Amino acid sequence: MIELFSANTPNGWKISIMLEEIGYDFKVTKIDLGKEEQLKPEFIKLSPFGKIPVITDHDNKKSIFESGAILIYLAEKSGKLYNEKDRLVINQWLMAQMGTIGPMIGQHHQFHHYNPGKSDFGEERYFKITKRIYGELDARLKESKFLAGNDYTIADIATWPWIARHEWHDIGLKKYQNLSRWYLEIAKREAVIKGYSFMDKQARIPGI
Ligand SMILES: N[C@@H](CCC(=O)N[C@@H](CS)C(=O)NCC(=O)O)C(=O)O
Repeated sequence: MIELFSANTPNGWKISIMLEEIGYDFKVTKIDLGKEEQLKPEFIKLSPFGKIPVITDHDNKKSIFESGAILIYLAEKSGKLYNEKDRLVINQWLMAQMGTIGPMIGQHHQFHHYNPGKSDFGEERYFKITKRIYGELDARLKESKFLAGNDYTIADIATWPWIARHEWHDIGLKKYQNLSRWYLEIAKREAVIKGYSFMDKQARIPGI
């Protein structure tokens, strides 16, 4: 049994989607970020930077922080969504999500969605970077069915939840044909629909 410490955010959805994809039983422990529960000493013991998601695998009592590390752990444990033949490519797109896509789009959320009008510099900078990321993903998905090749993998699972916030981005997902095709195809998966609504049963994946 896996315990998932999480919140209703893109980084949180990565792991609920993964757990649904591999068909593992899991229990969710909600961490209320608004109440700063992530900063409590007992949570910092599991996640040194005070960030969700975290899992505890009660089979072996291991706890894992950082969504990329959790995805790799679950993929290796289940033998799914991280195939050997594409592993080097999967790692690159997964790390690109962890190091660029998530952190940059996260800043766009901060300046454009949560705090508009507070910093022209921040708003312009992260709008531009997010728009570039849309273009770069679109170019990749023009040449490749999924991010790491022909198969749906943990690289797609890490990235898709950020594009699922496209209504906050005001960039116009529809204009990016290949990114839209990929987004909609993944949005149809039963595990994605379930994983997306893991904390809010009424939640519906935004269309384009
Ligand atoms: N690199 C981390 C990022 C996780 C992250 O930024 N989590 C956010 C929610 S989406 C969080 O816990 N924020 C609370 C805080 O920073 O205090 C991962 O991928 O697991």
